[in-house]
Amino acid sequence: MMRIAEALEAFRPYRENAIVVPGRGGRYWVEQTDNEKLDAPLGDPAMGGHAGFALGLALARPERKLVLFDSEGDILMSLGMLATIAEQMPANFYHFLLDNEVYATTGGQPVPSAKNIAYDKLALASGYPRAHAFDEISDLAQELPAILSRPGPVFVALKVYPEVENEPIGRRRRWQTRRRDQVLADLRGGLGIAP
Ligand SMILES: Cc1ncc(C[n+]2csc(CCOP(=O)(O)OP(=O)(O)O)c2C)c(N)n1
Ligand SMILES: [Mg+2]
Repeated sequence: MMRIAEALEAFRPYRENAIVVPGRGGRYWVEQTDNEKLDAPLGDPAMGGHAGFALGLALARPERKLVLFDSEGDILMSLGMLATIAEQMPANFYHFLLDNEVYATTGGQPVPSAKNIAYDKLALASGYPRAHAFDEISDLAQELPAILSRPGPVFVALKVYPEVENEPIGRRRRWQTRRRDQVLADLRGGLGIAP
């Protein structure tokens, strides 16, 4: 197991000019990013939505990497996205999974079959050409440069500690520093697209 912040920190030096969709890891990434304009945090959207949004961005901007930090609740909610991504075969798509085996955002309820699902194998069985699974941060850190230097799509499943949020959602400190329309405006700016 690794901490989400550690996993993101291991990735950070290799980010270059990639677009990052930090998913439910956004509350950690927001503290780490050094290129906010190319980040697309969606806050807390409908579960299952991160992968479709990320795929759309990847297809729209094939010239640069798209790095998604997905979560297992989102993956299960929209399992068909694995097949859709595999069919599109975006070479710039780097699909990371922060698997904490629970619905951490809403209090830590158990995810079905959490200990048994091999998400890397699900990705391969859906048609991804490559997939990896890491439990230890040292293994991830060692393999990351090679993973990011090869074309995608690739799936990288990471086992992370459940950092459960128990405070009622309305009483939490918001980690989002920008509204969603601002995120999109910044992204257009970061990509050099006229508004
Ligand atoms: C369709 C839908 N149902 C319920 C919710 C409420 N909800 C927000 S986050 C979340 C749990 C997400 O779990 P996971 O994807 O594993 O991410 P984690 O919170 O563990 O980081 C739930 C149930 C939602 N956003 N969308
Ligand atoms: Mg989870």
